[in-house]
Formats: sequence, structure tokens, C-alpha cells
Amino acid sequence: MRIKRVPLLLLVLPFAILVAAAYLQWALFGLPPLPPAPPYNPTTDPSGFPAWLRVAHFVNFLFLVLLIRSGLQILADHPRLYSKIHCTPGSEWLRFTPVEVPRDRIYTAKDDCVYLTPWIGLPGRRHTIGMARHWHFLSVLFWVGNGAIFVALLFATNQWKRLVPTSLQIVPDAWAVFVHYATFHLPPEPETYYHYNALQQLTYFGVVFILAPLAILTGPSMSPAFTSRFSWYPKLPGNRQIGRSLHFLVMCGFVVFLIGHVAMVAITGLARNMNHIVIGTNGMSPIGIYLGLVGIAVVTGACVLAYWAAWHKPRLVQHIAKATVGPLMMSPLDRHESRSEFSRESISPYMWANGKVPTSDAWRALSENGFKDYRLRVFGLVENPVELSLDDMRELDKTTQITLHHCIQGWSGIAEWGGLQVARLVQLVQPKAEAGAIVFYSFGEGGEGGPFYDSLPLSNAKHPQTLLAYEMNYEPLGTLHGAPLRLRVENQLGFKMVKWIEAIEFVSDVGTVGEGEGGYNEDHEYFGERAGI
Ligand SMILES: Nc1nc2c(c(=O)[nH]1)N[C@H]1C(S)=C(S)[C@@H](COP(=O)(O)O)O[C@H]1N2
Ligand SMILES: [Mo]
Repeated sequence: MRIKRVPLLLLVLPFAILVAAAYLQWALFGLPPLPPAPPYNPTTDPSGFPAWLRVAHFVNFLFLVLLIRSGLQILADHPRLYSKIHCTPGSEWLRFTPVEVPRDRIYTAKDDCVYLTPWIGLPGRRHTIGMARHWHFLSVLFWVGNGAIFVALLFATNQWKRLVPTSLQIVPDAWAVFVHYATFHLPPEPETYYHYNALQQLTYFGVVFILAPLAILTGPSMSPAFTSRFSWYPKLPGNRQIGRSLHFLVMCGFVVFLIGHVAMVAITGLARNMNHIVIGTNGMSPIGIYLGLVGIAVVTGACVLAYWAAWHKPRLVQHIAKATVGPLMMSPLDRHESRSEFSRESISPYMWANGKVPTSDAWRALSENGFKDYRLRVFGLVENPVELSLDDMRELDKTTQITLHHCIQGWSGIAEWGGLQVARLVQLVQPKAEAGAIVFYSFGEGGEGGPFYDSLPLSNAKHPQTLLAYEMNYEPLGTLHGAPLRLRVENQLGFKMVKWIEAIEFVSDVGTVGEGEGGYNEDHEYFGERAGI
């Protein structure tokens, strides 16, 4: 792991200053007096922990664990965090790989993935981002749903009074408690069955009302469909990579809280605390501890089950995600014609690459001849099948756009693309009424051999920013980035954008192509077919 000095200081210094200030205050003035317990009104103030609260607390714990573990796995697919949108190697503020990216040979973003032990990552090992994303998105539906119910019930009952401070006095009060903890003077426990101490209240408030919303809000800043529709959104944190970095830091916040929270539960009266958390009583019996251990076993079991399903039933998980995450999270984004463009000055100096450069004789011969003999074959369910040379395409029409590429792995980069709108091609070939999707076949092979391909529903193929690009950054498309022709679909993730295109087929349904999942990565790596987030 390597972190640059400035971000390290920015992260560590505030905490170090707080602890140093606490020590100084103790050394100079002694421990501050602790705030008195607030007056308790049995008719209006909360007493104990109702069942809904305990259930929500457990459900939250379960899905938070799944989210953190699958999130770390997603990070392992591109173990670098940047402050700039360009992702130039060497510019990362934090990285979890010792590799310095070589510039003298092809080194793809996929080469850069790191192994993550299944004890930490879900589903673990190397380049398992397809499955990790399914678990991440499935978990987030339940985590957010549960959180919404929890917050609604907090305010529907008097339980909100535990968490929400009603006076600024909370700040000096929490500071007094902090000076005690930081200097290892445990303050007397409050009657937590009725109220928390000031620091505890402020911390829980921060986790529920700041950290959790930040986790939810930073997520969509990484979605190509969302950010091409709302191009202002990723500018809120600064840019997409800052959004991604914040998403990671929020996760770190949750981990730090989890460790501190569990430690405090253990230190400040384990049996009583566990009875509060698990069965809602205020006694000293060990039953809460036992049932709590059962709860931890259930969470562990869920992790084992998710791991097993990812490795033994990946197709099933992929299909469940398609049936649930698809309609709930993707459909609202799919429907919109959106465009997000960047200025010429913002073009990235470096663009990561993925995929295997074609090795077939046919492609090599074309390449050696500068693709003069290249003919794009467009066939299938069309009235007017065509074969187009690059010149034919140039004559038909040319559209240019400066857009942001979002790879599923997390890296991004801005480039100019010039080429033929797929919508124009559709107009030319006249799809038959049965045609529902377009399949793009590559000269290149996929990671496990066999031709690389992917598909688009006809609706998205008609999007104004869906392009067959033969130009990148004002020059003919180079070998590494897909010469002679590649797809650009700006509201989708990079893996949909087939490079080195050989032919295009109009089909009724992608189920008949390859293994029927819609593309090579969908077939082989269980990626979701709709790639708007
Ligand atoms: N033929 C082919 N096209 C492909 C791939 C591939 O493996 N083979 N990888 C895809 C992925 S995962 C990404 S992120 C983009 C990368 O485009 P770039 O290399 O131009 O940055 O290409 C896509 N097109
Ligand atoms: Mo990608």
C-alpha cells in the first residue's frame, strides 16, 4: 500500500490534533467535569429498545458487512484511487499494489487487478468484479430499504431522541467525554437503556445521518448513465474519481466506527449491552451474549453462502440481480436520452486500455494495409444489409464528441471520439420489425478465448452519443484502442464498447448469441448486461 504525504496528513492530522488537545487539557487543567444526565421524562422519553429497532440494527449489520466486503473486491479490480478524473498512473493518492505501470509494453487495466483473500473480499480472489457488483447492488437495495424504515420509525416513535441532539450544548459535552476516553479515563456509564452519553449520541447521529447518506450519495457519482443524465452530479464532490475516493473513505469510516463500537460494547458492560441490543431487556443475564453470538454466526453464514453462490451458482446470482437490480436501479436510467460532454482542454493525457489486440491473419493483413480493404459487414434482421469501408462511413456522416469513459473497474478517462452515429446506420439498413438488439463482433478474442462480442438493445443503439468511432483524439483510431472501428456508448460501462469491430448483426433477442447473456463478459465473467451503473 502506498499513500501520498498530503492526503495522509489530511486524514491523520485532524484526529491527532484532537487527541493531542485532549491530553493537553488533561495535563494542564485536569479532567473536565462530565455533563449531568439529562432529566428523564417517562411519558415522553424513550425507554428500552423496541423489536423493530433491534431487527433493523441486525439487518443493517448484515448488509453493511456484505457491502464492505463486496466493495473491497470491486476496489481490488483497480486498486488505485485518484483525485483527478484522468487516472494517469503515478498520480494516484492511494494505491494497494506495488506495481509501477510499465509504459514500454501493453499493460492493461485487467493486468493491474490484485488478488484479495476471500476472508476479506466477496467473492475473493482476482478479477471477480462481476460477482462482487451483484452482491454489492443486491445488498444495497436491502441496506437502503432497511435504513429508510429505521429512520421513519425513529421519527414515528420517540426513539429519535436518543440520536438527534436538540441543543448545541452537545458539542462541549461530547468534548468533555472525549477528553476522558482519549486519556484512558473511562467515564461512568450512562443509563443507556434511556439515553446515551453526549459523545455516543453525537457519534451515532453522525453514522446514521451523515456517514450513511454520504455512502449513498457518492455511489451514483460513478454511474455512467446517471452522470450522463445529470452531468452536474459528479461535480458536487469535484469529479468522478473524488466521488469514488470519498465512497472508499466513507467505507473506512464505517470500519473504524464498527471496531470502536464493538470494542465499547464489550468494555462498558458486555452482558447488559448485549441484552439491550438483542432482546431489549435491561438485565445482566448472559442470554443476550449467546443470542448475539448466534446473530454473528448468521452473518458469517450469509457471507459463506454468498461466497458459495458466487463460485458455484454464479449464473443464478447474475439472473437474480438482473431481475431485481435491473428494474429497480437501471430502468429509470435507461429510458433517458442524455449527453454529457467535456472541453478539449480536459482530454486525458493517458487512457488505460483493456482487451486483447487481435492476432488473426485477417485483422493483421487489414492493419498492415492501413485498413483500406476493411469492410464492416452489417447483416441480420435488416431490409438492407450493407458492407461499408471506412470512407463509406466518413461519407455517410461524422459526429464528434468529447466524453468520459467509465470502466467497470473504476478508472475513467476523457477522450475525443469521431465516427458514425449508430442511429444513422440503423436508418441506412432499415431493421425489420422483429429486430430488438444489435450485436457487435470483434476481430479480437475475449480473455478466455473465443470471439469477443457485446450487444445493445435497439433503443440504446439509437442514442445520439452511441457511435461507431474510427477517430480518437483527432487521429485515426490506434491499435490499442480498437482500430479500425470501435463502439462508444456513453451511458454505459466500458466493457459494452467493443473494440476492433469486424461485423454487426441485428437480432431479435441476444439470447441466441454466445451463451445468451448479451456479451462476452456477461457470458464469461457474469457481468450485468445493463451496464448503466
Ligand atoms: N474486443 C474487445 N473490446 C473491448 C474489450 C475487450 O476485451 N475486447 N474490453 C472492453 C473494456 S472492459 C473496456 S474498459 C474498453 C476499454 O477501452 P480502451 O482500451 O480504449 O480504453 O474496451 C472494451 N472493449
Ligand atoms: Mo472495462
